[in-house]
Amino acid sequence: MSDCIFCKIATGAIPSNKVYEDEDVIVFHDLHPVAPVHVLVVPKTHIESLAHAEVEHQALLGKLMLVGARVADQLGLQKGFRTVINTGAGGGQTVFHLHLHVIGGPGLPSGIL
Ligand code: DGP
Repeated sequence: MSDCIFCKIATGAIPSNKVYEDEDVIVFHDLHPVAPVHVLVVPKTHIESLAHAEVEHQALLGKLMLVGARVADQLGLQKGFRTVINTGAGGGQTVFHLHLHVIGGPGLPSGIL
């Protein structure tokens, strides 16, 4: 999608602090981190939100989780981490290209959010 910021990051048109990339996904540090480690796992294909994902995206959705866990380990989060997908404006989503937040590190509050 031509006006999507995460599509532009995925193609390299906009720079990012990238920590991992393969043919399907890119992982980069969030511009506004809420924890010592806060990265976004982003599919290269444009899917507006989790609510827009189709059965054909099933493997890709699983890959987001696995890549998120591997990157969390790579970034030193052996004690644990949190994964979040905000969906739709009512779910707190602000960038309408599906992404998985991986957050962790000292000071992460307990709880579901
Ligand atoms: P969400 O609210 O779930 O849609 O999360 C969007 C996140 O994307 C938010 O934490 C800030 C981050 N973000 C927005 N624009 C950029 C950008 O241009 N670069 C990076 N690295 N992160 C961005």
